[in-house]
Amino acid sequence: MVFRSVSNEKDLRLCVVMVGLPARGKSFISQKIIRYLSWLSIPSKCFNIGTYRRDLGITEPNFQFFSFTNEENFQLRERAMKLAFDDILKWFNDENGVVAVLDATNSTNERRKWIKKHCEQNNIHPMFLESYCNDNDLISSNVVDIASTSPDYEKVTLEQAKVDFWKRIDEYKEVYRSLSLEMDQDISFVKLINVSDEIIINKIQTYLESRIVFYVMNIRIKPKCIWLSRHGESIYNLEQKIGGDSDLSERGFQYAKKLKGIVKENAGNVELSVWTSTLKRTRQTAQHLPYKKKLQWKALDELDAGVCDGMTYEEIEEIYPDDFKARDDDKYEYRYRGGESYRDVVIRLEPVIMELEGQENVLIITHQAVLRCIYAYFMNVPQEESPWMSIPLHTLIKLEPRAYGTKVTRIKANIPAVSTYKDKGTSHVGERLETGSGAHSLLTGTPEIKK
Ligand SMILES: *[C@@H]1O[C@H](CO)[C@@H](O)[C@H](O)[C@H]1NC(C)=O
Ligand SMILES: CC(=O)N[C@H]1CO[C@H](CO)[C@@H](O)[C@@H]1O
Repeated sequence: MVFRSVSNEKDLRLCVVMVGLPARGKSFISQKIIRYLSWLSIPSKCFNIGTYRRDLGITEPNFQFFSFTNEENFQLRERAMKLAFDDILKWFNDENGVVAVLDATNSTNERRKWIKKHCEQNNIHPMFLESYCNDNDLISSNVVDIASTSPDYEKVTLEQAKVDFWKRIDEYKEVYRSLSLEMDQDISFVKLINVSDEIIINKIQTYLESRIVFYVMNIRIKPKCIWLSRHGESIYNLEQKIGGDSDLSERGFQYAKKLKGIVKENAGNVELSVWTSTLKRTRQTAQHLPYKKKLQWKALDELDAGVCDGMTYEEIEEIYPDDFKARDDDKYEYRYRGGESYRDVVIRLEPVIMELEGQENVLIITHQAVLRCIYAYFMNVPQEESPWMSIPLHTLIKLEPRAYGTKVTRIKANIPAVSTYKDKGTSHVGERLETGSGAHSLLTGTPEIKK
């Protein structure tokens, strides 16, 4: 891998150009990249060519539309491409975008040359990302997915849609040429073969590009579950103090005992890896779990409250009233004196997320703020909302990442615990009332399956 640091990286504008036949998971990969970059506060946006084609009135095309010998239709698709490209330029210029993902097939040499030229003329660096796949099981399952969800096939049966979509793939095969080190040595590209069986990388130059490359290298598509839990109720929780390294309370230890059965009941006989922070309360919560692979991550330690560590919210409000208010005003950015902000936590969690992407079944036992950040990544929760999410004690959360969203299940252990939730504008601790207007119900903003 060639690696060169670029001094003006902050001015970098990157266009990730997807390449590959239909049903190779390009949209899935595009969406994941956007979610990951947004979580890291890097302005990014996906531009899907199919949407532009539909805007031009081609809403239910059959495979013949995609024939490369039909000049008229080819021109229409060219126009869709140009419309998308215009929007990308506009977004970079008007909204200070940093990473655009062009979700298209871009199968031929000429097309790639066109994109490269136009990107460079506009001071945008193109990075091609090909998903090459000859694993038929994988392709078939993608075809079923697309045939049953694509707006192109709203008016036909699933069977007709599948047949047509296979033919559309054949049309593209006629002209498709895969990226290669021999023919494409002058462009930046990543080629994923069967998602992660083999990866070819060429001319990746900037830190931003290399981060995206490293991320896509970790993507796996085998179905998996991620389990999340806060530690059991702690002595500090009972005393309404934040931070510290206290032991579990009586009820916290009960949760630790019960957790083994709850996990078993819901996860079956899968062998889980258990990740905890380095703090006592998470390790004590994990102590009865029967799994061999246990890992302590410093990166999973609770948000560091700096000078406020060990205080109650009432004490903070009294001793540091300005800080107390500043934190309520912008909880994501506010950094405790000598401590951390939510943004700091997200940054230290990046390696945990990378590792999680590559793993199969993991149970993470950690702390309120850290769990909110991990949850926000999987559920695409905006920064203004994530620090205010309710994540109660003694509840196991099951996440099932799917192609088009993540499914969430919350399993209550039925062991009472104090609430550690603090609402905006008060130092009082306790859940908001779930009755009353919708604004009070914390979970309504977070649909169980987020598209
Ligand atoms: C991709 O998967 C197919 C089917 O399992 C296999 O035949 C092929 O060798 C794989 N390609 C690579 C580069 O591993
Ligand atoms: C030549 C070629 O394959 N170009 C395609 C690049 O991607 C866009 C979006 O799918 C198509 O419209 C072009 O035909």
